[in-house]
This record gives sequence, structure tokens and C-alpha cells, in this order.
Amino acid sequence: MTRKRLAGRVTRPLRRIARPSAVALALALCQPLPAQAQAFDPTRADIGAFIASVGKKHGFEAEPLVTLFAQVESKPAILQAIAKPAERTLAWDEYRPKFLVERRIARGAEVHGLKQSELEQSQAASGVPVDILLGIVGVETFYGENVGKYRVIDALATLAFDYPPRQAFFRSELEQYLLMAREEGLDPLAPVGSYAGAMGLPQFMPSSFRNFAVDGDADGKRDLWNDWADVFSSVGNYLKVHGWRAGEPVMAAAEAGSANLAGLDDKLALTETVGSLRARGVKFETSLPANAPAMLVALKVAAGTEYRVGFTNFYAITRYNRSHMYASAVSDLADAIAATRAGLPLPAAAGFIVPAAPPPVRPANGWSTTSGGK
Ligand SMILES: [Ca+2]
Repeated sequence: MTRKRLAGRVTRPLRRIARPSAVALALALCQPLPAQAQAFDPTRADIGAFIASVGKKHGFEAEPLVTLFAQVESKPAILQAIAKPAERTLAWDEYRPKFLVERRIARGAEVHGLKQSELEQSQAASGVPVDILLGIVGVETFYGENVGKYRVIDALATLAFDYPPRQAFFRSELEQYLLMAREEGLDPLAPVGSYAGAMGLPQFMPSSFRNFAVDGDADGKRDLWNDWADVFSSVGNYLKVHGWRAGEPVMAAAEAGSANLAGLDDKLALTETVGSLRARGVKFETSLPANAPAMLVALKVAAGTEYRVGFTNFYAITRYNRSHMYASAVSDLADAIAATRAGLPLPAAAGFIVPAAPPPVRPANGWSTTSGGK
């Protein structure tokens, strides 16, 4: 999937990696890249300063952190992944089929059957429908099949100390991660995640974990790797905090071929209303009132543009990942899972569902993931 920009907000979204500027990239590439993973040297000045800083701010003792960082590795593969030249931006009709595949839809319906009580409890607490919760986790990690292969601390430290263009952000996330590990009683060397440090089935960054993760089953731990009640409750809470409105739609198909689109841009903001879009000549159906916030969503496809109207709940999904296409894919996957669960044909908009590919061989313990220090 395309990489998104990192927003420097406190409610930092989840897996947003800034595409480096040409200058930043050149700077980064000036750093000699070791061919193999190397343990960090905790006596390095910048690491020493970081240890002193978090010690002063949060009361961490220096010696355990020195011992910890001596076991953390700088991974060239992580630097290569983040500095990879920008991929061509996918069109919507290239992006959508990556997620709207039969196996992902079927798996979503299957997970619903297996984790129905966790899903329904999360829906009751957050107001976010079970199919949207499944849509997010399905797009993020294929329900846990792709949670990432790096130790989170290796990913964060590599980018915090060996990738100058994003060092401020990743030092902040590393600080959040140390706090998270202390609060949760986790061995900081154990959790695994993406090359950018996004964690667990819903791919929360450490700051999001600390701010929004929820102990859904009240067992005293927030476990986004193994505990499905925690996973779904945390996704629901994230969306609720970012404005989800229970019972309201996400988006509607629209016709805008003859509409007045002057002054509209592709910013992810609810700058219009149901009424103002209709006044422009955008045609769509919704039960929401004329004063309901809305935005026109223009999705580029080979044959032109597919228009939709996004409402407040569409905007909430874009707080999880700032992309029109991401939020549209989550919405479509949720609709497809809901239809499958109801035994209905897939929604008409799902005109290009990709047929099932042979499933990968699952580990013997099924599809649950582990947080072991792999
Ligand atoms: Ca729990």
C-alpha cells in the first residue's frame, strides 16, 4: 500500500511514514550503511543524550537503559525500507483490489464467527460497527497474518538514531515505547511490528497505544498481539475518540459529472455539508440531514474519477490513516464482510473483487499471533 505522510500531532495516527524529501534522502544516504545489523553502542553521544533525557523526564535509571540499548540492533533493512524511492501513487482501481480480495472478505466473516462476543462488546463500547472493526484490522494486517517481522525497539531505535530525516518523530515514539513497556510490564525487547514500529493487529504506534489502546477484557493488560478483545476495543476507542458517530453512515456513492466542483480540493476535511454538496449538483442518497458535515471524495480510476461523499465517520477513519483510498477501502471491505455474513451478494460497488488465491500455510497455532521476541 502507499505510504502516508506523518502528521506531527499528539493524536498521532498509526502507520504514517513521511516520504523523505530529496534533500532528506540525500542526507540519509550520505550515512554509511552497514551491510548487516549491528548492536547499538550505548556510549554514542546521541544515545547517551537520549538516555539522560528520558531518565530526567520519566525517572528511568541509566544503567538498565544502557544494558537495553546494547542489545538493540540497527537494521539496514529498516533504513532501506523507509528510504525506498516513492512508489508511483496507485489509482483507486489498482489500490482497491489489493484489499477487496475474496480471501480477505471471507476471512473477515470467519473472524466474526470466531470472535463475535469480543466484536459485539467493542461495538457496544465504541459505537463502531463490528464490520468496520473487522475492515480496519483486515486492511492493516489481514487479521494478524502480517503484523511485521521486526523487533519494535530495533525499528524505533534504528529510525531514531540512524535516520536523521525522521529522528525527532522516532525519538519521541521510542520514548513513548519505553514508557509503554514500563506501564504494561513488557520486556521491551519482545514485541514485534512493522519496519516503522507499528504494533500488533491494528498497527498502533507507541503514542497511539498509550493514548488509545483499551483493555477490552479487563484482564489487566492491553495486548494488541494476542487479545482480540483488546484489539477490537482499541480500534473502536481510537475511532470514537476521533469523532465516530454511532448509527451514522461512512460514505455514499455519488454522481458529480455535471456538478459545480469549483473550490473543492482533495484535503481530508469536512468542509462541505450534505446540503452544500447537493446545492453544487452532487447527487447522492443519505438519511443524514442537510447540515451534516460532508466531503466530496474523488477517487482516480483508469477511466476517470469515481465520486463518493464521505461523512463524519469517513473522516474518523482518515484519522487512523490519512488517505481517501485507505478509508474507502476499509468502508468497502466492511460492506463486503457484512454482505458475506448476511449471505447476500457482494455490494454492487464491489465490481472488481479479486478471486481467491490459495491461502498461505498457517502456523500450527492457527492465525493468532505471538509477541515472542522474534
Ligand atoms: Ca486485555
